[in-house]
Amino acid sequence: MQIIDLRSDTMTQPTEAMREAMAKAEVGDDVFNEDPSIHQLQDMAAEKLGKEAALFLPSGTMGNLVSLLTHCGRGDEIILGDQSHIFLNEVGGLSALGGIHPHTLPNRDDGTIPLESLESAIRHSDLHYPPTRLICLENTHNYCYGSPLNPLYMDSVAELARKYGLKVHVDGARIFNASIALSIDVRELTRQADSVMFCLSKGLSAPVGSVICGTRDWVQKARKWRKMVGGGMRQAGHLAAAGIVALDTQIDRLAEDHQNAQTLAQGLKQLPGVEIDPKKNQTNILFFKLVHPKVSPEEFLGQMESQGVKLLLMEGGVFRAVLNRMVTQEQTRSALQIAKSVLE
Ligand code: TLP
Repeated sequence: MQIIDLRSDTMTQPTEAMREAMAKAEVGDDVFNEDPSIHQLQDMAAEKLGKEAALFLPSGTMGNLVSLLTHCGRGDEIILGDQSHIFLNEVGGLSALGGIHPHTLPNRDDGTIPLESLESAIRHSDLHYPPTRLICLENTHNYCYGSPLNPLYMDSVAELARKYGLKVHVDGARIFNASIALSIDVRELTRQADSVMFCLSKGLSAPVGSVICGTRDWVQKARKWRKMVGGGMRQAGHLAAAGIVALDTQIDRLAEDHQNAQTLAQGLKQLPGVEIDPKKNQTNILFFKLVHPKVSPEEFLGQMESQGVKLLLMEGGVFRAVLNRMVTQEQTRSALQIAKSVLE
């Protein structure tokens, strides 16, 4: 039976070119800052995102954590969306390890937080208040329908931050999905941010790794935090080599995942019991709710899986499907046919 795994774009396997590059990579000890492949990846990443410098880390979670630790001290406050991955899915590392106080604000469905809410959440100086240091944005916004945040919004948030002496960090785990969806250079999304994290291990298909980018000074400080949390790796150039291939070959093809996601969304909309608004779906992540008279969400999940289609069931009968390189257009259509046979 063919498996169509729609649980996440983290399911992507390395390409043949990645496997080859990994095997042949020139490597050194990266704690000594002597790994040429890591240097090459970091230089490429910094150049692509329009930043001075970059740092390779094992995961997106560590990339965000190290970024936050570099920007903030204990007792500082950060403003972030209540649907953000940093708040919901990173084990509260910012508080547990950094003593950083999260101030959440409601995300709109498109992943933005209204500028007025951001402005009124910034603390003025008062004995009772933690000082606000940082605003975090997520682009694309995973739990907000994978929405891409546009450059105008990104710039306005940065402008607001600067007015109050704050910094901006972007969790850009899928920032290239955003640039492809908006048909713009990724630098238009990162130009005003103080730091950006992006993942190589999601739609870009590398097996491991994330990169954080910022000024040379900031990255130098981040290096120390990365070491402290155990992210100093040795001959990790073998991993970086896959990342280089990812940046070289996997960005433009993300458009196919977006197209397949739209096909899936449009098809699901026709099925009984499925609630979905395909207009909300602009990238590779889609959410739909199942309210079916005869098939419960759990039954749907089980029946789909027994026919090879894997989905993620979130709370309240809401499913997530994430299109990725391992799922072709034809397989997207098969997944739809299987869903149809279960629900009709
Ligand atoms: N997201 C994963 C799960 O953790 C939910 C997924 O399958 O979508 N930022 C964003 C926006 C993310 O979506 C993720 C991973 C991360 C950070 C963390 O990256 P990793 O998994 O490399 O630690």
